[in-house]
Amino acid sequence: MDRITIFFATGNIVKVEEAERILKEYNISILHLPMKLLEIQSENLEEIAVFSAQKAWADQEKPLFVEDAGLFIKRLNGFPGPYSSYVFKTISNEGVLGLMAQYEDRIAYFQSVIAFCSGKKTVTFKGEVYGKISRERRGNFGFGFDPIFIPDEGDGRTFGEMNISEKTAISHRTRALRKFAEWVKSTDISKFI
Ligand code: ITT
Repeated sequence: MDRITIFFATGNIVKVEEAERILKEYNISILHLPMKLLEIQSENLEEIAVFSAQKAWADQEKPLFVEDAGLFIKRLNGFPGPYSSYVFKTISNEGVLGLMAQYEDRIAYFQSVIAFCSGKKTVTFKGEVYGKISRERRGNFGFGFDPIFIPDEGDGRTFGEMNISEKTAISHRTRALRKFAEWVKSTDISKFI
């Protein structure tokens, strides 16, 4: 099958590296559209991703996808969730560890939602990975909350202690990307472009 090229609108270069690795397995190439995405305030990542993808399409008129992700901590009723980016910018990992200091229940998950928009159609794909919030920051790989998230499917290391191929073997983003890639492969997307 011919190689397919799709644009990835994001301001986060690490996301692009992670996505390239996965999508090349499906013969899908991505071109980075570096941009600051417009986000609406919502408790639902899917709504945020759809809005951002449609705004990006209106701006660029290219078949593209965006990816919105967040860290949901059970003991904090899902916080920071859709506010992850703002919480990371303001109180960062140390702040989240401080909020969690008194709690034994450390269950959390990352969720990723991809929204693909071609003008004619917008579709979404979701991926999750479950784990625990660590007691301290560990590791310098990745970005964001990686140094405080210990995936259940790992060996006790945080995402921040895993290299990119170890993280992408199990990550929320990979899971959403694989669903997206399967859809691209099973659909005649030229109809939507
Ligand atoms: P966009 O331009 O694509 O929006 P962003 O970095 O602002 O890039 P998001 O809004 O999707 O990304 O992510 C919200 C925050 O959630 C992000 O700033 C990180 O702190 C955190 N996050 C998302 N995915 C993560 C991951 O794989 N590992 C660690 N933290 C992650």
